Amino acid sequence: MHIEIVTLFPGLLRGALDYGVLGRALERGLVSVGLEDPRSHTSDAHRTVDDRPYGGGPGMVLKPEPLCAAITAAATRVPAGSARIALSAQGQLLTQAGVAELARLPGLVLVAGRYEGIDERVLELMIDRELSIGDYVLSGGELAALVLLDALARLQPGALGDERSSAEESFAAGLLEGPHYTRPEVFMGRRVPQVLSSGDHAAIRRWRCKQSIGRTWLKRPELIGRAPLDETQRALLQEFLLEGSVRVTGEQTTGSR
Ligand code: 4FV
Repeated sequence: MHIEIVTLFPGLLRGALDYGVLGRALERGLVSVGLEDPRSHTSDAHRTVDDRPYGGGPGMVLKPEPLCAAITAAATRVPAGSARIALSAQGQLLTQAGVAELARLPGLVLVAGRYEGIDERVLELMIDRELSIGDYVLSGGELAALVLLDALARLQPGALGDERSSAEESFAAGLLEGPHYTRPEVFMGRRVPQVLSSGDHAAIRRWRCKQSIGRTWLKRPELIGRAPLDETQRALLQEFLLEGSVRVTGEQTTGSR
């Protein structure tokens, strides 16, 4: 999968491409990344890419000409069928399901906004979809592009090997992950749940599923609304709640380990 990122700060992104799963995916050619700087598409001496907003107001707006030229240049390097996406706080909230859908495309052009934002005509003329990584305002879309890039790299076949995270499976199922533990078996007087060192894989799977459902109910109940629980999952949730103590005051404790 080839991904082009249109950004005023290519240096900010280059550094992040050398590390972790994303760095390995790039090394293995599972994903490739190109960077395109709108400043290279300016014709004035000051290489102007932004200007004051019409109608007044704070900050600057990215000018349409350099940005459109940069998007056009980037788009020549992705296959037909690729999507052009602007990262912005107004975009559709990015979810694991959304990442999985994008990972099936042949390529992407990601446009990272800066300052107050992008001239609306660029969005109208050049962008297929706006995506947001959360309801907060960043200084630029580059970090959002990196979040999307990382999540996409993890879904490329061969990117994770045996490190495949259960987080993907959990979020794909619409639930949060259960707790993780590693050595030592006792830490600060807290023991790892016995079931996890029992060697009983069926019991371990059941316990992890129960914890996943219980935690989702406690921390992100709206996720359960989206994908209703089946009878087995409902029984596990009941068991989880009976094991733990959930105080009505809203301060909740998680189920017993
Ligand atoms: C953002 C977000 C975000 C808004 C103005 C860039 C900034 C500046 N991008 N998810 N939240 N972008 O805040 O993706 O142009």
